[in-house]
Amino acid sequence: MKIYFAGSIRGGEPDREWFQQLIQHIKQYAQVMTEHSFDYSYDDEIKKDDVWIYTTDIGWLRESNAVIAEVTAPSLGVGYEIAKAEEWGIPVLMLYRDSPNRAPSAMLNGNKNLPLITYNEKKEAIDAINEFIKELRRGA
Ligand code: 6K6
Repeated sequence: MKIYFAGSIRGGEPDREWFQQLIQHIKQYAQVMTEHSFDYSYDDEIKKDDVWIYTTDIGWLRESNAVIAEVTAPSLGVGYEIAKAEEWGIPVLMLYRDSPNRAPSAMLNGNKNLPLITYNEKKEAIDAINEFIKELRRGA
């Protein structure tokens, strides 16, 4: 199974350590197409060519069986990837960490075709991933 992990890079304050934990968890069950996209320093990030990033990522997304998106930090790129996945019929799980005085975008939370899980504890996000992968396997 191929999973496309999505999370903020140039968008709002990404929690890189948490993204790595999520990727390591998902890797137990599936190939994470974007593993190395989150394994970088800011210096590396600036050096990459944007056309290369876009073309490579869209190719990976197209061949993925599912998307797991951490949507706590707002990100135009993640929103775009979610919309593409929906257009292409690729299942999406969105994970949002409950944060004071903030709410997920209505364009994500209001779409009842795509599950958005709001979590407080990290374990709740991990459990949601496990359930999502179990469902994918049932449908495979
Ligand atoms: C990463 C590692 C080394 O260099 C980089 C360069 N940047 C990116 N590499 C791979 N994917 C990227 C990069 N920038 C954005 N993306 C994709 O868009 C990822 O799949 C993320 O899910 C999403 C983040 O979008 P922004 O708008 O927050 O940057």
